[in-house]
Amino acid sequence: MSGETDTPTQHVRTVCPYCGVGCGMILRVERGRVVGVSGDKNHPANFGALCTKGSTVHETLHVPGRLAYAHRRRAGGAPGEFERVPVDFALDAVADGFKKIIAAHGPDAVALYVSGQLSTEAQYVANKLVKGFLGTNNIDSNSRLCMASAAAGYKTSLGADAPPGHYEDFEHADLFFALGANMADCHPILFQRLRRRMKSDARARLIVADPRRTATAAEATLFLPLRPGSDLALLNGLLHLLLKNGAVDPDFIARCTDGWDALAALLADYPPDRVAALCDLPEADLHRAAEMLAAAPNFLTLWTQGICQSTRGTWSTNAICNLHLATGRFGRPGSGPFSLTGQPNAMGGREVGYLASGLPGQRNVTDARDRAETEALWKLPAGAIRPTPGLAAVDLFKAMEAGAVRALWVIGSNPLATMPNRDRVRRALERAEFVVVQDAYQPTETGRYAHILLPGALWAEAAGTMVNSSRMVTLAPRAVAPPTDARPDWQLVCEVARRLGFGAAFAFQSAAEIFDEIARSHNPRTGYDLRGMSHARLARDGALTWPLAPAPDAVETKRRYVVANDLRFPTPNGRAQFLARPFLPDAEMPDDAFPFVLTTGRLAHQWHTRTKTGKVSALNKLNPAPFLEIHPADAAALGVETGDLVRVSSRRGDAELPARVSTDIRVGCCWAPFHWAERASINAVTSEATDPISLQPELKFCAVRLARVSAAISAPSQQPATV
Ligand SMILES: Nc1nc2c(c(=O)[nH]1)N[C@H]1C(S)=C(S)[C@@H](COP(=O)(O)OP(=O)(O)OC[C@H]3O[C@@H](n4cnc5c(=O)[nH]c(N)nc54)[C@H](O)[C@@H]3O)O[C@H]1N2
Ligand SMILES: Nc1nc2c(c(=O)[nH]1)N[C@H]1C(S)=C(S)[C@@H](COP(=O)(O)OP(=O)(O)OC[C@H]3O[C@@H](n4cnc5c(=O)[nH]c(N)nc54)[C@H](O)[C@@H]3O)O[C@H]1N2
Ligand code: SF4
Ligand SMILES: [Mo]
Repeated sequence: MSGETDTPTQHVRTVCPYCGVGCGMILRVERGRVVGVSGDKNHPANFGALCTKGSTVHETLHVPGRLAYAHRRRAGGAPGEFERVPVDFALDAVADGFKKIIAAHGPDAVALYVSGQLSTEAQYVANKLVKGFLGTNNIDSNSRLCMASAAAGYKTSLGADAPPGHYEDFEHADLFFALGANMADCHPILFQRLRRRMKSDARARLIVADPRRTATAAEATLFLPLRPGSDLALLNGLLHLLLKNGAVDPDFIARCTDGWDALAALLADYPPDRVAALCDLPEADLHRAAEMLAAAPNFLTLWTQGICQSTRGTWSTNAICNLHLATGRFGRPGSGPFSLTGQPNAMGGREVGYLASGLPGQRNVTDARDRAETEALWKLPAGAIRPTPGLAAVDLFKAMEAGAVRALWVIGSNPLATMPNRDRVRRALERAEFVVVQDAYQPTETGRYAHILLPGALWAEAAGTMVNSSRMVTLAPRAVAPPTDARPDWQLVCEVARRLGFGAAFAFQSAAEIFDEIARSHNPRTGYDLRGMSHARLARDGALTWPLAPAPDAVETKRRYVVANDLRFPTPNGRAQFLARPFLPDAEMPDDAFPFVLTTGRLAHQWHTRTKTGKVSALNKLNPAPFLEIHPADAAALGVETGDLVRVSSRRGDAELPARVSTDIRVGCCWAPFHWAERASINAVTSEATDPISLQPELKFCAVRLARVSAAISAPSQQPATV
């Protein structure tokens, strides 16, 4: 199905490169160009449906603004002054730049920052180069801003990362509990699946906990507009009520878990009156939520950034696991904790170990056996892999600002626009001696600070796999050629590795060969297993869910940890762990100087820094402009009306956005999307306080003050309809 031919129309089966739902799609290719897309009716994630972003994604391929050539910063030039160079020249320069800095300052003076939007094969070779061959563990990814707390929470509660269930659970759940997840806008096709379940069974319920009345909240049976950052109090409070009402499962607790007594003791501190005060919710709603949970034979808890982007993200994930383990709603159809991955291949990246502490096959640099197994896989001498984690994103940019990290290679991310505390990231990029940015588009905020720009091919231009929230692996074959000099990300990494003298370990002739090596990182301790898959089999059979043992006993396992009729967790004693996690306030609470809470998020029809969706006119019509949502009571006190330009300031910086006055947001809070740059860049304001376990920054909470700057300049967009 791949490659170009003379036939007028080809249909290429692939996966959507936007969100972690991982919808299957069919590209219509004519004369070497993708001219249309449609949903893949046979794909187990979406059965043919696509949202607005997916159905217009072909419009992001053959457009002006693609990075089609390598560039270098002009000699003596300022940031943003580039000249075109041959790719091979640029690759030499990257190898040279890294070699010189490592020789002079040691391997910890260099770092890679990669992305959940790359193929698993590209993520794998980048990680292999850094941790196996450069001699540092300084590789981190934008997943640190995204799902690091869910990953850390799963590992501590259940023993291994990744959701235990499968999208099919959506057809069996009696209740969906969505915390800090605006699925209607951010996981629209999965939300359709949820909606279908609600329609097919009148008893099915949806509870939504979010400080903002989102499109998802609008469809809830019960909406809990909680105070931002109070999720741990809510989760402990609900389990307190379930315990009091005899709705826990003592048999499951005794059979499958450890640590119940300590948790039960903690729960005593969370009676409904206290929790109602902490969350600022009516006490009656807490009772109602607990009754709904108790009455549901099976429920799924769904969460994303409202939980993860918090200094308590890991603890809240533990508390979600506690809720499922205590009620025995685990390991059976329609029940379980189910974090929703944001990016299309953040799951793949987590599995191949692209966070600063990871190794392939859900392994960790801090574990001697994991290191030894990876050294064997990479044919390295014993002891070659360093035992301490590299720098996580926030610390990485701090180290660059301080001059300790001197060279950075960014692949598939735009950190100057998406990291918290933008001004520090800018200072870090300015201070760095050597910055390489490998992107598919130009200009980007981060690309401006590059010394070398490497042109990456997009997903339809290079073979590779992506793994969605349900552990489904889908092949994206090469459907069309990349623009002029652009090359697959995995190839650019291997080319640099070869130039650094590591050719033998990076002699891959195709992405399929890299996949075969990834499959050899099978991990019997966590259950990670791709051995039953290959590019050839994925091309033949479509998406497959791991764990998948090698043929002939290859049967997809949809529910992990279920052994015979029991559960066995990948912890030392095979039991899941109850972890008692008290509620604590966020890192930067409002005060007299900065009296409002700022929280941030996404719009349905834009994707992150808009390098793709910003080029699609239909999407820009739906979500044309940034805005700051504030409650009418706060707006009145500030003298602000819808459309007025408002300055939002924190201890770190400020941004100016048109106001949207709305009762959808709580009093005392404001909300802004982070899709826009320049003066509207909300990440000039956000906080880089991090969760102490996951090291994920608290992009959902900081203290700000608001001031009216001027009257309306242009009317901001209205909230658009979703799919
Ligand atoms: N259209 C679109 N879809 C996307 C993306 C995109 O850019 N555009 N990006 C993808 C990616 S990478 C990701 S990670 C996901 C993100 O998916 P989501 O996490 O669903 O999206 P967000 O809008 O970031 O945040 C979700 C909600 O968290 C709420 N929230 C804020 N603070 C709190 C709190 O303290 N507690 C609770 N309970 N809720 C809180 C916000 O009000 C917001 O409604 O979306 C993916 N899908
Ligand atoms: N305030 C605030 N900030 C946030 C968040 C929030 O909720 N609030 N959410 C955070 C989260 S969850 C995430 S995931 C991050 C996302 O943050 P980023 O990943 O930095 O955002 P993107 O705009 O997706 O950047 C991806 C870059 O890679 C390029 N690209 C796309 N595809 C390819 C490819 O195949 N190859 C190469 N080489 N390049 C490619 C794009 O052109 C773009 O420049 O933002 C985080 N920042
Ligand atoms: S829901 Fe996500 S994966 Fe599916 S079409 Fe939309 S953006 Fe693509
Ligand atoms: Mo994300």
